[in-house]
Amino acid sequence: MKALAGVKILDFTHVQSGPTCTQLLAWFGADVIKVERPGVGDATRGQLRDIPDVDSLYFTMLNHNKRSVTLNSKSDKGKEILTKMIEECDVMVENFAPGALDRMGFPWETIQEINPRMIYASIKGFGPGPFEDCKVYENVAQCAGGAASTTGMLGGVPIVTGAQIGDSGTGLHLALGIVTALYHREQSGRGQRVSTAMQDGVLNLCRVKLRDQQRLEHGPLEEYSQFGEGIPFGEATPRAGNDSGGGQPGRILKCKGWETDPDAFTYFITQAAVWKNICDVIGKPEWKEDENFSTPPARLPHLNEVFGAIEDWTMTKTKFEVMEICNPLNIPVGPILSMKEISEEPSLRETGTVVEVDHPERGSYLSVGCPIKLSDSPVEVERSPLLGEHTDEILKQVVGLSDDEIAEAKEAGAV
Ligand code: CAO
Repeated sequence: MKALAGVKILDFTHVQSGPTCTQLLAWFGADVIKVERPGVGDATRGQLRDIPDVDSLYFTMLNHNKRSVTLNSKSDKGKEILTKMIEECDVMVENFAPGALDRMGFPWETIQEINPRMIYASIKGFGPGPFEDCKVYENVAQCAGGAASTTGMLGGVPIVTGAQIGDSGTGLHLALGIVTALYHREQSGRGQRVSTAMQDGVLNLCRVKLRDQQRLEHGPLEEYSQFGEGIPFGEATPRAGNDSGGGQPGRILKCKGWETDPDAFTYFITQAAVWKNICDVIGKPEWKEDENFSTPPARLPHLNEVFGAIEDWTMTKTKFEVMEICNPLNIPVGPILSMKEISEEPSLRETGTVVEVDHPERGSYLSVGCPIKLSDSPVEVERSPLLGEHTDEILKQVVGLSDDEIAEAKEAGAV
């Protein structure tokens, strides 16, 4: 039995943030019923299409293991059906623009009245405050949550990261809120409202940058490259380039082939515990006892020299050779892997982190499987549903409509 077997989720999510959350819950065994507008569906079905008239990879990779029902929840019949679904489900998840569900006639108070056990979970761009009514997409959240101002090279423009910390990151936060509320319902018997704002989710992931903001009041941030370069700090946490975010200095360094291969780089961390091993490997044994290099505080003003010497060595090796040499010596390094390399990596296929999925219209495609592994609740990744693929079965099983009533609802354009 799957961990969340028996939990019914009314999935009103679209685009990326909400679907990430409900996909995870589906992988853990919940019955996720994705509600989509008749004839239209989730906008991502048609976005960034690589094959004409076929659900995009954007959609298929975010909606595995779900069932799709079409429903016009603004029509009278649609509202009737939705009310019945709220009665039957445990969790309702949505990430509409602010106020959309209220305009539909289903504010939280109404949902609670229909089903007091319902957990109502939503994602918005911002929490209560001056921006609460704003629509928000990934990069807006990265900018408003502090990620962009602290990402990029010193002196350069703010940079957004390829990791979807605003959308998928907030979806993860919401999933945790939902299972917590489900656990609480076991004791209280009542549902509750779970809200996450993308700005908050991003800021939570940028916690160390708010840490640095406060450290700045007590002096320069000595582990930042700019300290060693004698560049004064301003009032706010600066962009740190590829400097390591933790107390162990690290950088991205060139490896053999970097002139032609954009990903021939390694991350290299000068962990204090293995400093002597690093000195031996890079051919600087004298640094082990040199007072300018032997301790972490002594090294801080000389990090450019340190990483320059390490890079002279890494440039003689491929990124994988660096890993092979450093790993046995406990030196933390990591190759910069391209998406091509990741998609071809056998060990990721073996663990189900990268999966090949069959789709009736697009054939086989690669997806990222569930990154959370439960020993007693393994995940089988199933393809995303076609628009309205399960409308009839859901209207029968969940809503309890007869064939005639379903025909009537279709006639009225409600489903
Ligand atoms: N039946 C009838 N109407 C439906 C429906 C259905 N099944 N599903 C959606 N609708 C309606 C909504 O009720 C809404 O109508 P109103 O504007 O009249 O209230 C309308 O469709 C559009 O919904 P929306 O405003 O949420 O969609 P959008 O494309 O205009 O905005 C987005 C998209 C993502 C900017 C917005 O939903 C948002 O800010 N969401 C919250 C933050 C978020 O999750 N952002 C991340 C998105 S991933 O990058």
